Amino acid sequence: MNSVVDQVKPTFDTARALARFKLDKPHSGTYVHTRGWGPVEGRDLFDAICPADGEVVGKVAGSTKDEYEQIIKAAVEVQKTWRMVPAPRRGELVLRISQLMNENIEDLAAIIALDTGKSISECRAELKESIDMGTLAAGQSRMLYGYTQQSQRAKHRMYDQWLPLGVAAVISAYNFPAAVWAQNGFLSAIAGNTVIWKPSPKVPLTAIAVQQLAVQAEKELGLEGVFSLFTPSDDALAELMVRDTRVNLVSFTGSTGVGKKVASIVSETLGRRYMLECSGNSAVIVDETADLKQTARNLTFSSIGTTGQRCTSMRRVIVHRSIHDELVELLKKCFSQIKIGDPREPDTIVGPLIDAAALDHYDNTIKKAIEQGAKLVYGGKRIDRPGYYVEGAILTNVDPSWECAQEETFAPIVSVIPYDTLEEAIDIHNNVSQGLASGIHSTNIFNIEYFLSAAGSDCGIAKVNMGTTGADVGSAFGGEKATGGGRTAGSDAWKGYMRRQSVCINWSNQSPWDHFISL
Ligand code: UN1
Repeated sequence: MNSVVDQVKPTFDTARALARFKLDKPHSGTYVHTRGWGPVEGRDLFDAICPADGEVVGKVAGSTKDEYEQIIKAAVEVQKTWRMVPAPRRGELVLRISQLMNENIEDLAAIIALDTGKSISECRAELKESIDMGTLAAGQSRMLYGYTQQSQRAKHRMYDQWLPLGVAAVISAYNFPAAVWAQNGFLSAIAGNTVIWKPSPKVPLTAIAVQQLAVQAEKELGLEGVFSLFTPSDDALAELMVRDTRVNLVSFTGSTGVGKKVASIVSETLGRRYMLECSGNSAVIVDETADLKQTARNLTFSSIGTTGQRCTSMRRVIVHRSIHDELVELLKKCFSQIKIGDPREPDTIVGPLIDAAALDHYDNTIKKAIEQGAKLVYGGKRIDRPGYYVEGAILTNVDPSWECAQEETFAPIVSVIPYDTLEEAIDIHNNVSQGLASGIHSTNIFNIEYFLSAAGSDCGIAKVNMGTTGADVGSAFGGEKATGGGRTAGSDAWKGYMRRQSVCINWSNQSPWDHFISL
């Protein structure tokens, strides 16, 4: 068989990156420390397809049911020791993994680009976010604070303490194949949980590469078995993990449809937890006082950046009628300057969609919107070359109730909706099922504060004079409504990976029934 490396156009060093992580040959998608990487010989292999040209870039042996059993048994066993490792020591492990990600950033970025088709600068940014998550989690490991309370009883001490949950399963999406794991896995680990990673089979190479670095860090620190990798090629095996009562937390990033299923399965057993980061449908309100040039640049970054394939991607612009036409013209100008191409071409800013199904979804969404009466004022076509490329699309004349404004089309399509009063704008803004990221562009403090008030945005994330994408790891990340309510990353999101225990200690030598009971 020809090396899979031969099939990759060598503009950036794909050969080196694939060889660095032994992905130039078929590789197992399973890692459990008791056995190491799983076998490849004699196993069914599935293809890793590069969206930039639709070619096979790697081959992976998917995880089996038996392998899952080995992984979960090891995760339960290791957790018994891991939970007693001091949290700051647990922090050293995630810090070391993030250092290794930093040392390997160019090769890892290339792997992410081959897996996802994202531009190399977006891949580096994803890794930077992952590395930042490592430093955040390592610092947090010294700050798993619980409140102390004043007891109403004499000589009693009360406080909250935070304890590990057990085994955490992290199910990550294709669009951020490293960062979603880093956000959930690093916090899980410092919390004292062992972590089973179930990546999207659309992007298996990143998971294999990152897992290799995690294993290296574990070996260096003598802390083996905290992180394992489970890459089944079909959903039935993933469901086995979600159903497994030995898994104490399932953190899922993906569509609302699958998120609902995860939630209902996990809830069948009370006491298990789920954390959901599901669909978004971000909107930005642009009022008549906004700096329109800055607004147009921000909206462009947030809507066609990552080819519209972020849960935070901006899909709706709700703009004051008086500046509608001017903003649309500026947006068109911005969109036309974004170079869409293969991540292996050095000037690419935005890559392709993930696969052929995403292309169809893009086409159908635009077609339906036009049938309903929308005007396509920019782009909206496939780009004729191998791979899954599309132009950014701007639709005007959109009624907020139409599918293009209500559904999360994971593609670079922007619906522009005019408004007359801010109350109306906020109504339109909130009147969707999702609730992840939101924004307002304005220089009017009253409008901004109204947007941020209890009567304003109903989303988990609210931004002012910024795009909706690119959350800072320091704040909690997640959203309300159909987005699922989960929170990861900074602030006090670590609490979602732990259980709270209210402790009360009696040091008085007295008990409630001392008067009734003589001993
Ligand atoms: C996702 O798209 O599922 O803030 C998560 C952002 C990214 C989103 C990643 N951190 O845009």
